[in-house]
Parts: sequence; structure tokens; C-alpha cells
Amino acid sequence: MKIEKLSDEVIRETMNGELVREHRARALSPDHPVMRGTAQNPDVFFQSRERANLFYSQTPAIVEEEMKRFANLTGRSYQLFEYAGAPDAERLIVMMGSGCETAEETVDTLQAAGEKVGLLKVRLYRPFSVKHFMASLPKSVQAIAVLDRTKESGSIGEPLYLDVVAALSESVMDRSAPFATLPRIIGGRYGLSSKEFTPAMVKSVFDELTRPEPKNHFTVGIVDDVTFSSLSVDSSFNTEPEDQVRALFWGLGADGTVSANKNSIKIIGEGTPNFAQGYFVYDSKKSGAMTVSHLRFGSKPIHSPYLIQRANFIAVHNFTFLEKADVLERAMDGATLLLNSPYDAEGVWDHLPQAMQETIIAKGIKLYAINAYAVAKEKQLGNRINTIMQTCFFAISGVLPREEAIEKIKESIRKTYGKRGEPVVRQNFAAVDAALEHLHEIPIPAKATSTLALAPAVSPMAPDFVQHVTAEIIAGRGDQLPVSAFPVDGTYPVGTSKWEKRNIAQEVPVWEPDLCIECGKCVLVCPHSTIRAKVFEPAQLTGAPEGFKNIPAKWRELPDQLYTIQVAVEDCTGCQLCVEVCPAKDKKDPSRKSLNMHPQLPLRETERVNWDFFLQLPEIKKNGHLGFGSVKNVQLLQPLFEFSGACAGCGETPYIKLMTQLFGDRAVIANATGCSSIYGGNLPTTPYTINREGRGPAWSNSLFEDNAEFGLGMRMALDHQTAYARDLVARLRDIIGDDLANALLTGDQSSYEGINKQRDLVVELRTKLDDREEVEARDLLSIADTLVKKTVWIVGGDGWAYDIGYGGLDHVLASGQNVNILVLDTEVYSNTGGQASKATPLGAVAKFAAGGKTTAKKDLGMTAMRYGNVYIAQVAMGANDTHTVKAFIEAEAHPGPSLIIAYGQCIAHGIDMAKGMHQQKLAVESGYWPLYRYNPKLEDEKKNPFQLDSHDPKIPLQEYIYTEGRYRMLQRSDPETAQRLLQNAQQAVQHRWQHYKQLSQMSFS
Ligand SMILES: Cc1ncc(C[n+]2csc(CCOP(=O)(O)OP(=O)(O)O)c2C)c(N)n1
Ligand code: SF4
Ligand code: SF4
Repeated sequence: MKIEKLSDEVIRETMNGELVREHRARALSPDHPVMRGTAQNPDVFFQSRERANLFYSQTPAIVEEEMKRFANLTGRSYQLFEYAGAPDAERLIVMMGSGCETAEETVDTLQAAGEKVGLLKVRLYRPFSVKHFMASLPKSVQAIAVLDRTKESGSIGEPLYLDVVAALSESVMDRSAPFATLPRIIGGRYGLSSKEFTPAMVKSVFDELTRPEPKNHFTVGIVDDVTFSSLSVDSSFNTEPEDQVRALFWGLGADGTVSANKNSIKIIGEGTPNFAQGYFVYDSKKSGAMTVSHLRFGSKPIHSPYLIQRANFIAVHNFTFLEKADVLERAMDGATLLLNSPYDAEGVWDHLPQAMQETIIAKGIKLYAINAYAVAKEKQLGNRINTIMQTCFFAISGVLPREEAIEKIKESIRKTYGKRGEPVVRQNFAAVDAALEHLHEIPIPAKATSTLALAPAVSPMAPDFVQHVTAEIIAGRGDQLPVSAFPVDGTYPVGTSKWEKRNIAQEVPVWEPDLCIECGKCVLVCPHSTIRAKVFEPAQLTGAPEGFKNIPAKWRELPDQLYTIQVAVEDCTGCQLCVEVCPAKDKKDPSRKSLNMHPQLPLRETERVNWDFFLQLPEIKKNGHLGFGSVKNVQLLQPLFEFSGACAGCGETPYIKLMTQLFGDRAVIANATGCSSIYGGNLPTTPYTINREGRGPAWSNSLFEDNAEFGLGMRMALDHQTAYARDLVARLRDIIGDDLANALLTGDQSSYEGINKQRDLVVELRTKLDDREEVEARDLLSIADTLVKKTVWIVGGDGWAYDIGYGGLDHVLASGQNVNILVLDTEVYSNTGGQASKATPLGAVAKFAAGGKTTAKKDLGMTAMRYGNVYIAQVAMGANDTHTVKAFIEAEAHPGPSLIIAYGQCIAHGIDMAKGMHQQKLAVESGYWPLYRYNPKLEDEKKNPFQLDSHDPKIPLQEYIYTEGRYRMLQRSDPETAQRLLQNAQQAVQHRWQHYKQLSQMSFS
């Protein structure tokens, strides 16, 4: 990194003021009106299109001229096609974009070794100037590979390849080419979706060009064992210079590693003459993710836009990574390794896995360790270890002289924390000094002594696909998976998240049965479905592991049974939501609840066994014996959404989980892009799962913007199939028998019992049809399952529902079709880092609303209410969980469209996520988030369809909002505006409340 800014004067010079003014003069203005965008008929459209030809033909010369002018002004020279490499090159790569840097670095190395290779970089792709292209080609060229970073299925080749072939062919045909026959031209694909593109891959392309019959339409960077398009790559080839610091940092998502590294880049790139570069690789989990930072530093400019291949410094900021990943895979001989270790200097070596010890010895790696968590705790920095680890990096990597480095870190601390006052600065200075005191070099024994092995990514009990594909992606080896490993149509198995035991919680809840009142609130709020409850017969305790906890079940409908709560400690994120909502306290010691957090490590083995035992206990049946309208009962249902990648304490996932508990075995979900599609449907693992009968939610994601229509399509398809199936049942009475046909056609499926009965009838139907040859019988067999009622859920965030997908959502609401829309309202675009949406509240700070949002949140529910036939509920589980359960049940039962707007806390709110449910409560108590249900069916009974379900506001708005960073931020940065917006917001709350209140008091009798 060395960014030289152009001055405003130079930028102004690059522009022709006269042309800018001419452009302005062409603007639409009523002072000199014209029309644009007319509709055109076939008589004139064609000619109009051709009318613009001159602009295209003149563009290359104009761009060339401007590039020259730019070079004169700035000294930075560009050409339409730029050549790099041997003047007498025989083998040539043509490509464009950032990959050119890698190719050029490789060409330099190969050329220095005497190879006649070259690179032609395309700077102006369209209009493609054949003349300039041909003029840039070395005359000596014999073989050309054109690389495209795209795939056009079904085309002869990718776009740049086709252009190059056409350019050369035309030039040979019109004899303007410097050769009479075409050189060999091949095309290839690389780097799709930012897949790594390394010098070794470039070299393999040049190697291919030496073959008499080089592969055309090749791929590079993957192993294609299906159509065998890929080139083989010698990964030992690399061009990374010796005089560079290349450092890899393994950090835990949100532990500050990435920001500390960005700060190091700033310190070195801006504060010293050195060059710096950083790449940050994240996995798709939103909590407990592994992030690997790749940092390069050196005295020469860095032209390596690919990840570090050989590192001379490696830091591992979380010791648990050592059991999950081969952190030394890219270590060079003599590299330095820095570990954040919970063990003291004497104990570190013995806790390293055997393979790691062997690598350390074989590669002569220097090992340093520090217990950064202990230092952070001692210096009152909580879990923030980033400054401590950054100090250690500077102290031992040699990137800067030690004293200078420490001084610069302190300077940067002062800059960052200065505003927060001198004590905070001093606290961080103390952490820097303490880091140096607690950093130890660990002596390396001559032989490996450990017996620890890397833990397998998934259990050996996992199904084949999970063992061979999912596990590889989890282990970070997805790049090495061959093409044949993947499904042809993007269809993946469900229920795979249970195999990925992430063990990310430092502390997990432990159940104290003696205090438990069996309310199930903990189970309901758990975002990761890792705390569950069951009621079971005492006889089923046979074979229970020692210490498996249980108490008598307190259900009138389930007499003489036992109750248990079990935590999957390996899947728990340690968010504490369950502990916070637990209402059962020890009267003698109110700090002791029925759930309390305890360190995970000592519990891991025993609780793993307990969890396995718990899983095999029978699931509660939906057979009509027990109703599921209460939290206490709902919690007993199996969640068909578990162990997702959502953030610890996420407010969205408990709603999805609840939906799957109630309806998951017959649900089809259309999911908008957003957090819910990432924690819900991002590889490697899938949290949607199945029950013991093999049923569970079927899930798909189309786009961010079209999700409502996508779900509507699912509904229409299902309805058509059901109608056809019913028609066939009626027509095939002779085969099926009148009794069964009538039962199938008239079955009441409004209850779980009715649905189960219908399923049994379908089983009967299948046996009758199984050996029939008639076309209609075979048809009915193929869609018989649609005779059982299905429920369509359209799920997405507020960015989707309020903004980008609103047009479609409105269309679906107006369609009258039986779909259920669940809006997970975090009041920002959470997945992309918290941008404001129309759901963002007045006064809150969000991206694109840095000065506090000045307009009120859109009232989506009220807008939808105007249709009159839409069921609408606004819910907040943390404020009233029973209300939430009721709303889900009513929404699903409503025969038309239903809309549930669910308040979800999010890390973007700047709150202590453990208190997320409490925040929901405050939102409701302040009147900001009224709870209501609008049920059009009530009108048929002459009742008011609008029921306001929360009480009159009992706290002022500020008591809620100033517990959240998103509001406090403005209060700090601009108190006056904050005060004004608060007043406006408070007023808006009152107005809305009065409006709702009036609505709820209207008479419909
Ligand atoms: C048309 C389009 N624009 C932008 C994006 C990028 N994008 C993906 S998810 C997302 C934010 C989603 O926010 P929201 O709907 O509120 O859901 P949340 O992440 O909060 O659950 C955006 C902007 C996209 N995928 N498609
Ligand atoms: S701590 Fe969080 S993730 Fe763990 S069981 Fe409780 S609610 Fe679930
Ligand atoms: S909604 Fe917020 S808390 Fe939940 S996964 Fe997304 S970013 Fe994390």
C-alpha cells in the first residue's frame, strides 16, 4: 500500500471543462425542453441503433489520447493494450483485470529465467480496437492463451477469448496481420467468484502453450475430474521475494484481529517508507468464525494480489484452532510462530498436536507464546486481545525495529482512544508493556513428544457426503475438492450442521433442576436450538448416562412422566440469552438461577454423552393429545432448524426455529438474501433439518429482490399440483375405492391430527397405486404428497421487505394467496454491516444515516392492513412470548396472506447481546414496538379485527433507546441533534400509539 493521491487541480485538469458544460447543456430542462426515451416501432428502431456507431468507432482513439494526457499530467502511463514481457515472446497470455498483476509477476520471473513469454493486458475491453490489439502483439508470438474470469455456459468460449479469436482471424483474413497463418489460440477460465489465482497457475498456462496440442477451453485453479478441462498446477512454483515479511494471522471472528491488522498496515504503510498489503479471509459463520489475515510488508512495491503462499510469520490468536486447522501449512523454513496460549510457557509445547510439533522441528520454526487473555483480563480489557497480540507481532517479526514499533503502536492508541480520555489510553499502554513482559520464547525439543492428533472435522458417524465433501469445506480444503464432488444442480442435503461441532463457547448454561419451573422460555429464545427440553416415560431412562438430569414433568396431560433440559455444549455459542430469560431463581441466593453459565471445557465430554442420550429419547407427538398454543408446550417440539451460523444472541433465528417447530414438517421456505440466507443456507453446512419421519422444511433462495414472488410461485405450483392430484383421485375412484377417495378429498386438515390422518391415507393410496401401469395412476403417485396440506413461508429481513423487495411483497399481499410472510426486522441491513432501511427508526445511527435517521420507520403492518384480507401480527418474543406463539399459529391458519413483523435484536444495535430479549421488552414497554394482531376473520364474527396486545407505554422512549449504542452514538457525537430527534421520535411513538388505540376501540358489531 502506497497511495499517492492526485490533487484536485490535477483531477480538474484531466477533464475538459467545455465538454462538461456541453454535457450539462444536454440535461433535461423545462427551459429548453426535449424528449428522450420515446417508444420506437420497427420502422425506425434499427436505424436509430446504428446512428450511434460513430461514437463507438471513435472511442479507442479518444481514450488513447486521454491516456496520454493523463500520463503527462501524472506520470502514470496507460495504453489500450499493454504489453509486458520478452520483446521476442513466443508464448503469450491475454487477459484483463486484477489477475494481470499475478501474471506479470510470473512473466518477470520466467523471463528472468530465459523463457520467451509475455502478457498482453487489456485496458479498454469494449469498444475492442483490433488495430491497437494487433499493434501490441509481439510479432514473434506462436501460441496465445486468453484467460477469462467468467463462464458462459453453452458458448463456444468466453467473451475475451471470442474477441481475440475474431480480432486475429479478421487480421489474417484482411492480411493486416504480421503473420500469414494464425498462431495457436486457446481460451481458459480462472478465478471465478474470487477463487485464488497464483503464479503457479500462470506458469501452468505457459507450460500448456509449449505442448503441440494444448488444451482449449481449459480451466486453471480447480481439479475438473468430470470433463477434464483443468490444467495441472505445480504448487511448489512461486515468485514471492525473499526480502519481504509475510505474516498470517488466525483470528476468531470479531476478536479484533482484523482491525489490529488493518492498524498495523496503516502504521507501516503510512508511517514508514515500507509498502504494505493485506487480505482478509473470512468464513461464512457470523459467530465464532475463523478469519485469516494475510499481510505483506517490504521495501519494494508489492505486486501479489493473491494470498500468501509461504509465510515467515504466523500468529494464532486462539489456541483451539490448533486442533481444527493445519496452521503451519504455509510456514517457510525458519518462520516465527506466535501463539495465544491459555497454558504457561512450560506447558505450551505439550499441548501442541503431534503433527504440529513435527513441523516446528522439521522447519526450524521459532515459537513464542503469550497468555493474551490473562493479560487482557489483568489490564481490564475483557476479551480484547488485539492490541496485545499486535504488540507481540511487532516485537518479534522484525518488520520494524522493536522500539520504533512500540512507539508507533502507542501513537496509534492515543489517536484511537484519545477521545475516550487519558485513563483508557493508559490502560492500553499498560497492555502493550505487559504484552512484552509476558511474551516468552519456547524452547524446541529435538523430538516430538505429543500424542494429540488434529480433531476430525466431523464425526465418523456422519453420512458419506458430509464425510467427503462437507468435512473438507469445513476443514478449509474446499479449494481442493474436485468437480465431481459437487451436486450437478446445486441440491444439498439438509441437517448437516449437527456434524460440525464448533465448540466456540467459553461458557455454557448448566441446568439446576431443583429450581426449574418447566416454563420453556430458555428453549424458546435459544437462537441456535442448542438447549432443548423433553418429557418422557421413566422407563426410557434405562441406559441413561450417569448424571443425566431429570425431574417430574408438570403437565396435566402428561402424568407420571419425567422432564429434562439438555444443552448441546459443543454447538452452544455461549450467548446467555437462555440464562437471562430464565425466571427461576434460588430464593436464598437470587444470583443462582435454574440456568447458570459455567466453563465449557470441563463439561464437554460428559455433556456430549448426555446430549446423545437426550437425542434418542422419543420426540413429543403431534397427535392431538397436547395442544401447542403455549410456550410451555411448544418448547417440547423438535426444532427443524438447529446450530446455524448466526451470531451469538441473534434475534432473528428464534422466530425461524419456532416456525419450524410448529410447521416445519410441511413447510416450504422462500428465503430472501440476507442474514437468514447466510446462516440458513450458506455452505458448508445446512441448519434446516428433518424429523424422524424424514420430513422437514424444504428451502430455497432466489434473489434479494424477488423473494415474495418466488414464494408465491411455490404456492401456485403446490396448489396446482394439489388440484391435479384431487382431480386424479376423483377420476381414479375405481382403482382407489370410494371410501379412500372420499376420505382423501374431504379430510379436515386444520389440525395436526387431521394432517396425520391425511398422511396415513396417502400411504394407503400409494399402496393401491404402486403396481398400477395406467398413466394417470403413475401421475397421481408422483404428486400424492401434495394431498397433504403444505405451508409456504416467505422469509427475509427488513431490507428486503421494506425496501428492495417491497414491490413484490405488496403484489403477493394483494394476491390473496395463502402464504405466510415472516419479516425478521432488525431495522437495518444486517448481513451487509448495518445500512439503514426504511425500517430504521427515527434517531438511530446506521450506515447511510450516520447523523441519525431523520425520518420515521415505515409502518409496514398498517400499509398491509389496507387490503383488509391480510392477517398481520407485530411480535416481539422477548416482550410477550405467548403472543408470538399465538400469532404464528393464527398466521398459518389464515387462509389468505399473512404477515408477521418480528422484532429481532442484532449485533448492529450496539447492545450487550445477552440482554437482547430485555431490549425487546423495553421496545414494547416504551410504546415504540406495539404488539398487535389483525385478523380479518374476526370481522365475520362482528369483532374488531385489530387487537392491540401490549399495554399503554409505561416508560419514556429514552429509557429504551439510550440502552442501545445505535442511539447513544448520536447522543455522544451530536447531542443537540440527538435531543431533537428524540423528541420527534417520542412524539411519533405517541401519535402511533393513539392511532392504534383508536383502531382497537372501534366497534364492528
Ligand atoms: C439486489 C441486491 N442488492 C444488494 C444485495 C446485497 N445484499 C445482500 S443481503 C443484503 C442485506 C439484507 O438486509 P435485510 O433484508 O434487512 O436482512 P438481514 O441481513 O438484516 O437479515 C444486501 C444489501 C443483493 N444481494 N441483491
Ligand atoms: S447460551 Fe445461547 S446458544 Fe447456548 S443454550 Fe443458551 S441460548 Fe442457546
Ligand atoms: S441478524 Fe444480526 S445478530 Fe443475527 S446473524 Fe445477522 S448480524 Fe448476526
